[in-house]
Amino acid sequence: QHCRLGAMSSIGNSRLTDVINVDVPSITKSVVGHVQTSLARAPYNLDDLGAYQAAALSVRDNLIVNWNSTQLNYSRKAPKRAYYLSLEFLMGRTLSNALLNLNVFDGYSESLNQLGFSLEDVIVQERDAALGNGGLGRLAACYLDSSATQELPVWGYGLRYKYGIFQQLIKADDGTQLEAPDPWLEHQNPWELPRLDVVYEVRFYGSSQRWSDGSGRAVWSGGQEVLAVAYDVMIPGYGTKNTNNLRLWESKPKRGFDLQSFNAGDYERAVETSNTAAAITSVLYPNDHNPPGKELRLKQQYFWTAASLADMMRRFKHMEKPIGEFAEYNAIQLNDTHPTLAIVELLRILLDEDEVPWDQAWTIVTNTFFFTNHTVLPEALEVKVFLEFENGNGLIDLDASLEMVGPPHGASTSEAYATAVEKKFPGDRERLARMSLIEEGFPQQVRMANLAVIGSRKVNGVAELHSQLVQSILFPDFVEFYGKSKFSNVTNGITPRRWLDQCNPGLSQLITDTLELPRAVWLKDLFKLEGLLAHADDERFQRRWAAVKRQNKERLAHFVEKMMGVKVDADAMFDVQIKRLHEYKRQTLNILGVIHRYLLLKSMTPEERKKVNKKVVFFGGKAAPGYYVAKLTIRLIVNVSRVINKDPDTMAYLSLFFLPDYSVSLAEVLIPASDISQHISTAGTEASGTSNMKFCLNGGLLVGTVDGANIEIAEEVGEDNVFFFGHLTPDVDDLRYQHTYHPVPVEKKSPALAHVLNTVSSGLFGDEGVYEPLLNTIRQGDYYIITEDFDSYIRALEMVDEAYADRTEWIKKSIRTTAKMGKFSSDRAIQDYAQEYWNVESVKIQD
Ligand code: BZD
Repeated sequence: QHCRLGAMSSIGNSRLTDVINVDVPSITKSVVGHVQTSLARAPYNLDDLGAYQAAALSVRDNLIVNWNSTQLNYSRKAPKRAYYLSLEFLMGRTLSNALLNLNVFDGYSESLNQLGFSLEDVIVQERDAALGNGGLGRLAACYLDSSATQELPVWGYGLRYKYGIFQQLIKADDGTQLEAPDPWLEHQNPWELPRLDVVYEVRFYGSSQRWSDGSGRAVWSGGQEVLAVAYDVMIPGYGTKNTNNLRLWESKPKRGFDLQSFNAGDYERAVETSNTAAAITSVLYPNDHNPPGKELRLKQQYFWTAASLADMMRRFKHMEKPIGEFAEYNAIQLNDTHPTLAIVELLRILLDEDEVPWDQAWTIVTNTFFFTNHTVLPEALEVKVFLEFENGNGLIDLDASLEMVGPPHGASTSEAYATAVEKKFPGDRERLARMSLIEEGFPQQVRMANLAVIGSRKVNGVAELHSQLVQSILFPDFVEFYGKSKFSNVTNGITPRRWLDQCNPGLSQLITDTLELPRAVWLKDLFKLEGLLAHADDERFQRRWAAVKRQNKERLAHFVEKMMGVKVDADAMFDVQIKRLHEYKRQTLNILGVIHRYLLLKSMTPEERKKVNKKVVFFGGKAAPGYYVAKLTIRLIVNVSRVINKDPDTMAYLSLFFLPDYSVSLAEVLIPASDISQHISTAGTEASGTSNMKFCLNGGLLVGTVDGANIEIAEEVGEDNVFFFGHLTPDVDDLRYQHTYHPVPVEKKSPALAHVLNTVSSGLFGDEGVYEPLLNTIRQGDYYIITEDFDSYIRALEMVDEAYADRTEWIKKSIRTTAKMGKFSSDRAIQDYAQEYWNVESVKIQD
């Protein structure tokens, strides 16, 4: 500790790297120093949690040094920067990732060993930072890792929720999902730096007065002001000093305590404003695809975008460049429509605070923003109510930027835009209504997606098929209006650091040995994995490959045994489906398939059973708390598992687990252990999927529909290495039409499925009658076309069994799959954004 402080004080004339703890003695010194001073504990009386905290603080010292020099370099060189605005960052654990990226994993492991700890046990003490719902939030985390690794000046902006995604519990008696809060900050968070000096005031409500000079400018005053306080999370790049920043905002009251009320004995009132302000960043919306339309969510969105823009603006003003050059130095990526208010907020700042004329302000805005869409499901398109709140002025001063302020002649942004549309498509009232920013009705609502499109320079989907659907289903009018060039595709990616090297060290080592390349090389250039193809037929390599998979399966088996007290057979095939519970993702299809397999096994003689491929099926995922059908699906899975796992006839051949409280950390154990994973959304509904990429990178094969990024994965690895089934996207609408106008009973379309549904109805899995609402979604309407896809799904699973029987061939498929995953590195994806969208270049950090 002493020695580090010494180095700090002479920072001006020494290399910044001097303070980094890399060798074992200095690591130990630093860890012990933190035990004694930061934790005020005695080293001989320390538990794993204490060891984690001390190790984390020591690693954090390293990060801070790199973070400081990175930020200093960015400020000095003043490059164009990009900002990733996301309401969700699903980071998971940081310690192991930081150790890996700083290349000090072995040093810390050795040091902790000497201190009597195992790094593995210490790492699992950390709680996941789960500030996200699912794919969209985890994508944001992967992109931060890749931006730092590619040395790109990219910052993330988000919210510092006090409670992350809820903890999922499964009720012991009936298997339903329960939700408990996730107090992830309980033990403090060593990975964040509170920036008590970076604070902005954010206004809500109040009123706006327009100037009478015809400029359209307005002054917004009154209402309620809340403070946004910055917390910085350091994002180390892999094998580089570049350490980027994720800035998360916490809301705080401007005046925390009303002493007058307190003195008058009104204690509740004394803390009232304080509580209202704090509520803004208290919870992550446990929402996936169902727009909550709640005032608090809107407040969160405005609070976050206003603070983030004020911060960017302050940084830009430091550069002393003309305001007209804002878009030459700043690019802002909108992660879905959630940050769309940033568009009107930037417009408001430019008009009202910087006195930029309307036309120029709009040009700046539309050169700054880029918009990524993550779903074509109509119910997920956000619409926001602005006009129903206090004193007629709306929750935020949208009047000033969207509705009332405009060019000198007084038209508004939406009017100016409407005029332009009208000019292009004269007399086309219907089209005008569709393209309008405002959805008519009581109350009127703003269509965030339309606003995001008109305010952005480019709009993208997240896989080829999805980007086409974005154009043909969501925004065809806009494609005609603006031309095709505004719309394009950036296929998602995943970081190979976390999703291979960190979660699957055995495979990473084998790859390094086989490619005869330092892992730092192939981890930064994932196309290098193609070198594995040359070894696919090498028997020794195949055996080592299979041994790694086996080890990972044993690790998972051990984990499940510890968590659930049940033995799992690592000899069986492991089949995994992990993702948010949603009808379109069709966990229902999977569980009905499991029941089908169970019934088949039951109908066999013991001799026949012995020939069957042994299988263990794993599910994991959370359902939105208000999503009844999704929760019922969980209940069915849990109750089916309770029956089949203890059936003596079949338990050796088929077992089933619903692993509660799915998280990034759980995914890190599940993914490396999977032989086959399921990505079985109704065609045309899954925008991309990213876990499909993670499984394949780890040598798992996939069974899936022709949807999202499954298609591009198959293009890379070859269709003979994936198990496709089901109807294609263009068929889906026709099938739905037929359900509506020419309904045919399930018995006719798929007797096998009808048998399964009847078995559930019969009460075999308990809870007679409870599942009828879920079964009825299939028997009537069947919006997600489970009936039409069921038989082909079962056939695909049979093909999986057959392929698995030839183990050597299976291993070759597995090797070939991993080898062809180069395209799906988030490094590639982030380069696409940096080059094609943001025009941002890398900045090398010098000491
Ligand atoms: O985004 C997901 C898509 O469903 C996946 O197909 C895709 O791979 C990933 C990343 O692009 N979408 C989400 O995760 N969406 C949400 O979590 C969400 C959250 C709040 C409100 C609406 C949607």
